[in-house]
Amino acid sequence: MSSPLSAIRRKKNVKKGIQFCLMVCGASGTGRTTFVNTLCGKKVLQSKDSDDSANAHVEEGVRIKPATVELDEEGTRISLTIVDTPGFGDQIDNEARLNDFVMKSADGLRGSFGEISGYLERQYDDILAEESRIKRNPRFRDNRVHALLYFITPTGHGLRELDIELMKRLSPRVNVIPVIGKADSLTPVELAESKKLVMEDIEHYRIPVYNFPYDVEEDDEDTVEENAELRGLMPFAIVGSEEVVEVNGRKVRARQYPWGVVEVDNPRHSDFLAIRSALLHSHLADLKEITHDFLYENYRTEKLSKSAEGGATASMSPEDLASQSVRLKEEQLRREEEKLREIESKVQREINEKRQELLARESQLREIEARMTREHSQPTLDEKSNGDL
Ligand SMILES: Nc1nc2c(ncn2[C@@H]2O[C@H](COP(=O)(O)OP(=O)(O)OP(=O)(O)O)[C@@H](O)[C@H]2O)c(=O)[nH]1
Ligand SMILES: [Mg+2]
Repeated sequence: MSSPLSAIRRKKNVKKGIQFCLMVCGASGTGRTTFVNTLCGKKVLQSKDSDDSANAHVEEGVRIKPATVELDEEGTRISLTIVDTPGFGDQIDNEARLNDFVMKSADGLRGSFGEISGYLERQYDDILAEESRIKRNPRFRDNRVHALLYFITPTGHGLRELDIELMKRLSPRVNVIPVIGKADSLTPVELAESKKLVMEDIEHYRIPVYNFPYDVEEDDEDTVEENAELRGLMPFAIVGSEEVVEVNGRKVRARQYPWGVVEVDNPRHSDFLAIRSALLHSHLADLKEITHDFLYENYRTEKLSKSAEGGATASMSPEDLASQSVRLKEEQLRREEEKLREIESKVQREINEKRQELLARESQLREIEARMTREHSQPTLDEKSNGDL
């Protein structure tokens, strides 16, 4: 009885294709939506600015919504789930808005971190509860996120504090791959410099990003070469476009400017092809394996050892275990929030100190200015009174 049934199941799996789940995250307007649509070759996500009535049904309050799309990659079916996260932070444009920026960043950090890590852990909790159920749910869908593309704003500099904190905090739960969004906003020299600075920051702050791991001793030459090449491109320079432009008689996806055309699929213009092929071909299996064998396993151990500390759980039902895990997660989130609030008030204190310093400097300057004016208008008479100052 069981063999024909399992054969049917296998057939169904082949039909469904390989499952892969990609999350995109980053500041508002860094090109996440455009990238996803370029990656999939179709409009999977709607841009915020596009006035599309098809989007009108989207539930209010649900900010992280997965969308699944079926791709045919050279004969292999990939069932790709895209998880877009709300854009956070704000573009910083001048010093005067520093205070405002830091406040928003701290808010953004708390909100974004809580939402994103909450989502990632919920997927782990679901599978944990499913594994411990006596009767498995045949419709259960594994929605664990296999890779997170972290979009860095193309400032030409390294990472912002917000980027460092978020990438650091999310790395234990998901394979984080850093990319520079809208890379065509930078000149080639700026882009190269920015890539260097970002990698220096990643090293300096020990952010455990997914760095296309390889072992020169164990892996074959091709793997070593391919992974070293991909590692060398990090953070990937992304250019996205849903428009097709004709270049020398060829129709290509590109961004057209008065001074020329930036081609999405041209490796000299962007790293789009490299990251696409890494995600959907060469490194798909590795990303899934690390998610299951390492990230999920760590989460599971943490969770179960915490439950064991909390008392005897052996007699708990899967439902009790699940609700206990929700409680534990809430507690953990509360602790994270507290920590973030501490960072926020520390930054606020520093800003206040800087502001006081600036005010003191300003009044010193005003005094000097006044003195100079006086000296200019009464060059001989004032010498005596200046001595009083
Ligand atoms: N120069 C340049 N502009 C881009 C690129 N990708 C997207 N844009 C433009 O940047 C703007 C924002 O793009 P989106 O794809 O909506 O960015 P997003 O990160 O999804 O933004 P939010 O969802 O609003 O946070 C749009 O005007 C896009 O046309 C790119 O690679 N280069
Ligand atoms: Mg968007």
